[in-house]
Amino acid sequence: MAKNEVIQKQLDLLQVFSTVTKQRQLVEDEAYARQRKAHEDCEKQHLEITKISPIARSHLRNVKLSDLWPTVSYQPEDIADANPEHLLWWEKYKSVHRSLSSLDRAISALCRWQAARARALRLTLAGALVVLAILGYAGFKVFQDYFDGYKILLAQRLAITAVQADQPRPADGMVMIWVPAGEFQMGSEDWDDDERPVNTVALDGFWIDRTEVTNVQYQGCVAARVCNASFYANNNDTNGDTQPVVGVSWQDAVAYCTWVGGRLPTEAEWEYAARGPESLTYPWGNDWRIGLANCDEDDCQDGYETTAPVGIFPENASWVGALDMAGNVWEWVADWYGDYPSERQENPTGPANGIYRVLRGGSWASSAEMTRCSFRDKMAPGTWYNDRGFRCALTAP
Ligand SMILES: [Ca+2]
Ligand SMILES: [Ca+2]
Repeated sequence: MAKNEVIQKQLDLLQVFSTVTKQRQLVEDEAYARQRKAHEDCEKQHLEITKISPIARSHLRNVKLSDLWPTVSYQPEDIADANPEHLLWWEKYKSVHRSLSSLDRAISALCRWQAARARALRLTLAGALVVLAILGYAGFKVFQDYFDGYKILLAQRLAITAVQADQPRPADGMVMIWVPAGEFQMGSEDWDDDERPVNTVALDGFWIDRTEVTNVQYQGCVAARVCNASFYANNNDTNGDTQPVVGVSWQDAVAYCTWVGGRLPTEAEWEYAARGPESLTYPWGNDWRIGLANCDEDDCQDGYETTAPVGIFPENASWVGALDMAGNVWEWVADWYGDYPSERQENPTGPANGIYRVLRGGSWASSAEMTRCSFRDKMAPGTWYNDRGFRCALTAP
């Protein structure tokens, strides 16, 4: 071979080798870049690469590009047949490139799968917590209903039923007042939505407590182990003997009234005992009069910051003589809270079921407007507050 030809061939091969080397570097750089990206993707999904499957991890550990690449070394004596070898290497680089791309895709898929599994696990845990909460609440309600039912059964068994119509009640000394049978217009068209529609209600005669049940009276039921103690039994603001009991649930009120041989008044009975056949706005008339009822001091200026002794305002007596139907403490009544019907009713007992029980009459914390005879409040029956009490009723014997 002529010297010039040899030199030319060397130059050609060097050109090829240079191209192959550049390509190799590009492939290598791209492969490393993809590997880095796969790691970053995993980290973005809050996953450590060590949490990826052992197979993928071993791949990553074993992938060392310098091991896979044959070392390119140029020997002058190999010039004659270097060209095909370099081409073979080039094919091998491409193959390695493809296999690394496959590995990258596999790692990305694993990352996505791992993230999806973590999301599914979180959702499952959240769902399980919700189910547990629902089951726990349902269990609590069943227990509560059972316990309340037991208390009322106990109250019935221990009830002191020898109630004389015009004598203080034997169990607690309460004076009861006769409310004669009659009709009145229940509700109001002029105030809150839930007082509408006004509906005509006819009632049989019944007895109702002259005052709210006091602390000392309620204590008798607690001592008889029928009633739960008031939540505020140790609160000196409201636990005076002649102050009305507060901090009692609807179930406590039912247990007490059962124990004394009576029951809670229905919502209609309560309103009728308060406003009478003339359907007065307040127990004493249609106009607000300051100083006749214990309500919020800013509005009412009656001199009592919390509960007043029951019956301390004789002028607030209703048409039958019931006291504190306006103010002092809200009073639980028997009915579930619900909409009024529009048609005439006789001895209504309210909706068959509901969420809240009705409270009536306003309290020491209410505005004057809330002490109106037709104003309605409501609370879940198992709850209590320091301005919620009750009085009892009795079906005519
Ligand atoms: Ca007051
Ligand atoms: Ca009251």
